[in-house]
Amino acid sequence: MENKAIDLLVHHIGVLVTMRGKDEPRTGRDMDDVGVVEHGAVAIRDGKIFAVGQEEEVRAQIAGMAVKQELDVQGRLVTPGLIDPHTHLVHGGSREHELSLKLKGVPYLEILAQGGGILSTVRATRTASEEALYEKAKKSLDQMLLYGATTVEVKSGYGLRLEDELKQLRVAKRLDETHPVDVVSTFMGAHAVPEEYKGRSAEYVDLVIHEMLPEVKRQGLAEFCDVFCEHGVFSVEESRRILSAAKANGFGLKIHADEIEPMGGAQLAGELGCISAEHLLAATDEGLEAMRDAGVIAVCLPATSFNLRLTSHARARAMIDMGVPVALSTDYNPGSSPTESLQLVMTLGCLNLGMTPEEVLTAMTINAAHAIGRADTVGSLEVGKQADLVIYDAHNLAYLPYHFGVNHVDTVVKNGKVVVAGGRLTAD
Ligand code: IZC
Ligand code: ZN
Repeated sequence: MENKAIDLLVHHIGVLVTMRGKDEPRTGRDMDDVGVVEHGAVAIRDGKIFAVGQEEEVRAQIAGMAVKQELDVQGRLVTPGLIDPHTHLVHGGSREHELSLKLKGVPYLEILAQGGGILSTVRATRTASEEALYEKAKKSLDQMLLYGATTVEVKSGYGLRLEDELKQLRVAKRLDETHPVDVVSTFMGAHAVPEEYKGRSAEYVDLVIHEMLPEVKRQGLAEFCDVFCEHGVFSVEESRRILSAAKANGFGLKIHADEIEPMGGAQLAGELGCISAEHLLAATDEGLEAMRDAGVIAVCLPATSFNLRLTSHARARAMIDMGVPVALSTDYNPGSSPTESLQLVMTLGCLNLGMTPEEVLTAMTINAAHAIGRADTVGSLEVGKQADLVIYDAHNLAYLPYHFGVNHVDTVVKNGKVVVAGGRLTAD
């Protein structure tokens, strides 16, 4: 009898957003179709979704099976666990001292050129112990979970020398093993040219290609490779070299592209077949077309453009209308986006990118899952997928971006287990 039981039945769901449907990343009008079921229920067994849909149907499907635990949602909203496909979670220190510079109008890239910005976080990360990095990142990952994220991508890129890049990636791996949130790792040795290579970026690119990439691969510490393709950081040509080498080493490819200047990063993403391209504020129509034609997902980061005090934002509306799949992310990092809250990103996605609440949710569930190669297991509530879901203190989807700056999450179920209840972590 034991193996015939349902472990958890989540029921009396007012609005159940399933995101069920297609296998490919959602584009165009499909981004608005979130598969809402009213009066829904989700039956969970062995950490996976056993049945999902209208409560009556679900109960019929599990008739005769024992139900070990029931969760009455009292008519509230349930969505798939949120997915944050772009973060710089593991780092030392913080950069609140840059706030006054920012208020004086000093641009982000200028702070970096003066040896601050990313490079100040590199100093703090190199001097931090692996344990200290773990504890700090764990605290932020707890916050992400409390705000509804159940799967998070994490980049290295504050070591900028082999040993410290490996240190960051080991922390990400340990978090994946010990924390309820699933962590997907990306190697980003090409995040900046370190101070000791100033003026010798070609040599640093060689180091990334010949020393770092093969060792990260050998140790199995990252699935993806990312490059900061930007003026004064890595050129399109350098980015092409690094990503081509990464591809040859078997990494999936990502690129920080056209954030500030239209350099052609989006075209490069299309040319190389990147899984995603990030930022894209300055991407041209040709760049976006190249991405669309190659199936590259646009990961837009509206908390970053907000925090950089930019007056223009990624053209998510145009991207959606032209058929580029859009995902959203916090870009959590100590410089341009010090926030763990995907709910804040929901609001900015609507108000600054002009996306509908439905498009926003698609962008941080199924499309985000595609952007990190996890759409077969997470991103929608469908039979056989991981039982990752969020119960909000809200009764409809639009309420989440509308009522902003606070946390609406009441309960999070991860792999079938209640890991957040009443807005608090259930275990340390
Ligand atoms: O630490 O500033 N944009 N990389 C590219 C970042 C922001 C992170 C940082
Ligand atoms: Zn980033």
